[in-house]
Amino acid sequence: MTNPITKCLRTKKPQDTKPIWFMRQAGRYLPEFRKIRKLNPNFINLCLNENLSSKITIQPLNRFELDAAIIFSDILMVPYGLNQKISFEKDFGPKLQSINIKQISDIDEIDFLNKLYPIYKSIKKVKKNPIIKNKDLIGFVGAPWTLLVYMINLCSPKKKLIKDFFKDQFLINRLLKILEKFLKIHIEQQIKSGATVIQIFDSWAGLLNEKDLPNYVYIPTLNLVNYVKSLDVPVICFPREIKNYKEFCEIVQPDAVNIDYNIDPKLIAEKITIPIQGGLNPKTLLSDKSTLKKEALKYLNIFKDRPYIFNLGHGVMPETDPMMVDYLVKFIKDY
Ligand code: 1CP
Repeated sequence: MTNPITKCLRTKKPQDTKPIWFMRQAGRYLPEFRKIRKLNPNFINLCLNENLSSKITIQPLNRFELDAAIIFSDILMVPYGLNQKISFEKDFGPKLQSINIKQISDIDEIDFLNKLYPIYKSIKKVKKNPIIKNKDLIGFVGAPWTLLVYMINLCSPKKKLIKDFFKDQFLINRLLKILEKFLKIHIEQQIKSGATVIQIFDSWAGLLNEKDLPNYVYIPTLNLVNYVKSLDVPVICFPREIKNYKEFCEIVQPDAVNIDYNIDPKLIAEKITIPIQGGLNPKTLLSDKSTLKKEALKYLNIFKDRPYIFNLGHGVMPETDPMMVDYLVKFIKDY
């Protein structure tokens, strides 16, 4: 077991050098990505171009000594695979067309895989690159709740959901069931193609009231976590901005939990015993080296004697200078 992240997740023991990777490390802030992006205005088509998406996946590894690659794709490829029309617009983000539940209910596994197979081809291509040797390749899905949010809200909810979000309970329950089925298929195919870890992004978990968490977050995520475990692959959950990470971990029991930057890491270290990932505010990468070092040290010290994977409390921001990422990776590796 030579991959540092797998080792951390499987042994659940502290390592001398903390493994490191970044959410959104591929894309956005790298000039070599921007060059490709400019020539490929359709984001979905870019994700479905296995030559380019495998190349983008590798880009951060060519620059930095990271312990994992994350496949260049998007959580919204699953609604796309379910035939919901979707586009990504500049300065707006994702735009989805209203769903037709009858049409979605009719989709079978073959239609779905037919639409998404370039993602699996891309994973296989990355696995053939010698640079990934002794490193993990992280496959991922959006959690059912977060996908439900986009599929019904039809755009980013930012701070609020549309007023009638919960009105059609039949639609919500039906969609959650369909999502569970197809997310399992998507996870299975990523693993079969070579993903060694699965991360479940629940970016909008923090929008829910405490009383709704069991129905929309805990139970649907637990079903996926148990499924990943049944395939003998470690699974990391990121229920972003929930207040009670301890309760989440006790119920869902992922191999690790990624924390956001609003939660006090000291409290997490006191309350949670499973491996922790992340936490550093991505904005610190926009500051100066001494602030960055000070903030990174805070996390390293708090989780010194714990199984900890260094990462951020959300994705790398588009305006990040790659030099700062380089500085941070070297600092963590030399610590
Ligand atoms: O315009 C562009 O150049 C596209 C920007 C972009 C990129 C690079 C989007 C649009 N998605 C991605 C890639 C992506 N998305 C990855 C690739 C691998 C990596 O991490 O490097 C991953 C893991 C995601 C996951 C993702 N997509 C999440 C979960 C994590 C998070 O950031 O909270 C979410 C919510 C999305 C939806 C999404 N994709 C893209 C946008 C603009 C959005 C909407 C974000 C929002 O609602 O605010």
